[in-house]
Amino acid sequence: MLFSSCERSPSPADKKATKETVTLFRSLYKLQNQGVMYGHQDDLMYGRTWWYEKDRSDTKDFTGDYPAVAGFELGHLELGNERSLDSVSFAQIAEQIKVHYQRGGVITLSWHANNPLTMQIPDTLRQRQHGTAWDVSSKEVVASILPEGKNHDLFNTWLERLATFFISLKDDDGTPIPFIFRPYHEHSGSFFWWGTNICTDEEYAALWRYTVDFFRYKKDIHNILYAYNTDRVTSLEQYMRGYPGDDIIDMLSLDMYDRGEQFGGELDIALEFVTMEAIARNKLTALSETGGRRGMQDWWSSVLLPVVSKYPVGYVLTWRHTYRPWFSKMDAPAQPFPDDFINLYNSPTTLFLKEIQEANIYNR
Ligand code: BMA
Repeated sequence: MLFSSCERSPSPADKKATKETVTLFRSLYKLQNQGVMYGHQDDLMYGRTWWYEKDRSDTKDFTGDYPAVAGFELGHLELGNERSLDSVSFAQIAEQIKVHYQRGGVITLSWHANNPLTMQIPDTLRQRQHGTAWDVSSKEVVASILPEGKNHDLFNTWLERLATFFISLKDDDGTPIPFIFRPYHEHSGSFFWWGTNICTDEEYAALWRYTVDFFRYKKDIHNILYAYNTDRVTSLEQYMRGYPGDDIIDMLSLDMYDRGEQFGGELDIALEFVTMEAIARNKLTALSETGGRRGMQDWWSSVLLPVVSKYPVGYVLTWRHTYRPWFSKMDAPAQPFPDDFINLYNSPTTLFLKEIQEANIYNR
């Protein structure tokens, strides 16, 4: 009897997680039962027609509020570049991470890491994807970067560079800024070098474990919540293939884009088993990428919202609004979101920045 009343609150997988990280985890765990946060990739960095303007955000331009979750991309940080694969400056990303943290928002980082094996091979066929995250021409990549693999040292160099960046993410008083890290995403698909047909599930899990051990134990970084992620799946068994373990992972997330009329039904089924599994394991949840409206005017309110409202989904994130400087003013869309987006914003189910500021997720 006594024991059942003393159940421990859900906690991050990292036993040494910083106070702010634990607080964030618990706030998110609680919030996912109260509403779904809206997230947007690169929202603070650019929109279709503007590039890095102070305090600007497409979400804020349209709704008057920032997204609760700000997504940023780390691809090419591993190479030591100053700019990402989307030409975004890493120094400016670090700046905006801090700004969003200080505002009380949630930060999530994705990583379209280059292909450490094929990028070393001359690009004789001149393929666009050569050496990138999307280069799936070799099934040896993951094995080659694990311990004993011939690219292991190179891969360590990459993780070192990420670690240096992570360690630099600090508030003014030196507090490490907690964030959600979602590397090796969409494992159930086969369009990245860590995809399901490109490596074995054992290799995939080993890659995850190696990566987390590197940051957690070798670099002593304790402000990261790790998000496991797949693309479209139709069963829990398929979802869990390659899962590295509850001691590694903090969030069970799903990416699913609307590719046709069956989307709503498929999303409904997948979110049901993913969120149930997450709750059973005391983990966070998210629909970490979605989009593709099939040209529908009311997609946000009639397709997406009804499904995500049914389950304890922590956040829903839509992908970047690619900057297109070559758009003439006339071709540029008049507004960053379709009118219907305001229905998502106004829904009592959704949470934007002001709402999570009220929730005081970092307990300041
Ligand atoms: C993809 C696309 C790419 C981009 C990548 C990383 O889904 O948006 O254009 O480079 O994400 O942000």
